[in-house]
Amino acid sequence: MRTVEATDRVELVFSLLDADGNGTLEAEDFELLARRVSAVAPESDDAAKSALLHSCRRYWQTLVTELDTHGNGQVSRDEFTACVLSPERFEATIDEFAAALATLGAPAGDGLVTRPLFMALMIAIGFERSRIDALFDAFDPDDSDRIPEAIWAEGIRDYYRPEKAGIPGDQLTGGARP
Ligand SMILES: [Ca+2]
Repeated sequence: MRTVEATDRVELVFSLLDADGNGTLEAEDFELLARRVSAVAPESDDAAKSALLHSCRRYWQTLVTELDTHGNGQVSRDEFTACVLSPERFEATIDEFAAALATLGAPAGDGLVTRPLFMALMIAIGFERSRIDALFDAFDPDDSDRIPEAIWAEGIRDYYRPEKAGIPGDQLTGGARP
């Protein structure tokens, strides 16, 4: 079963990745994603940035491998949605991306992500500021306004789960239901 919320969530990701708005994704979109995100993480070490780049490239490679792209190296919105919302095809790939992104968010090595860095990373991906704030709140930050890296990674994995609705990630699409 696939929820409307899940479709909304990944269609939003597609639109953010399709930076030139031509309706298809290409390999370069994922290089750009890694560069945009790493650029706002000056405190992170090279290993964390390399891990993110690797995970972004794997994201693209999985799409290409799983989908019949007819050798043209492009992925349409429908192809994208079908692939990333199929856990049997995409779960391991999104696990790696989720871990890499969340690790980038916790450069102090204490496993905690501050709100300013969370905002910066998510703005770099392309999400809206007010929605990112709402998402951070939904992750239940501590008294110092930080969330565990593991909670964020789990939130990313949930974001790509086809059967999920009413999760923190729905804050990003406005699709959150009471
Ligand atoms: Ca494009």
